[in-house]
Amino acid sequence: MKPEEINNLLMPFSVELNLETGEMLNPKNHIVRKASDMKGYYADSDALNNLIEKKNDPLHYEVFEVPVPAESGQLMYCISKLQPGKIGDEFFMTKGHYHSIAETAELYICLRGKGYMAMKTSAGKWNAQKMTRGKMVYVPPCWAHRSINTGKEPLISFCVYRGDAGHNYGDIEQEGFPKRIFERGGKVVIE
Ligand code: S6P
Ligand code: ZN
Repeated sequence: MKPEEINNLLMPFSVELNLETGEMLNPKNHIVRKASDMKGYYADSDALNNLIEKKNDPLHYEVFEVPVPAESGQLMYCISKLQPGKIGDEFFMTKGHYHSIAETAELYICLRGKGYMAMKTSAGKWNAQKMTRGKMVYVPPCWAHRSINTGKEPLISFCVYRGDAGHNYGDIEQEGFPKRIFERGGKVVIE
């Protein structure tokens, strides 16, 4: 098919990143997750409730997007910015999800900070890749994924995946991940 025959032909466009801060300058979507959005995700729910009450429900993470049509030929991309901190001994993390089209791969590039990309399959396989500035992590099809910030500054990454992938949070809400990442005696411990 010639481009001229495609309905609603998308015009090329550009988006600017601040490479110092790793942030997208003019996102169209800004998704904000606060501590209270994370109920049920951490091992120590009392510590999470304490943080929500005593620190006035602080910012947990943000996603910046310029959305594209949810079509298979499009590439959806975003910036993810996860604050540093711990709930009890457990490092701050994102909720984690499969994609609604489970056979979706996703590429992450870590722009700032340090941590891990934890991944799991519905059959119980688990893997974690270190995230540091300049690291590209490939999340293959069918792997749920979540970022975990083990550093002292925000963990910022760029990600890209097929435009019609969608997100499936429900399965991870039910299943969780087989391993968590804690700080114990000043060390990062995965267990
Ligand atoms: C989207 C991609 C990221 C996450 C973001 C927040 O497919 O994996 O943009 O959405 O890191 O994490 P979560 O688990 O709350 O979507
Ligand atoms: Zn994803």
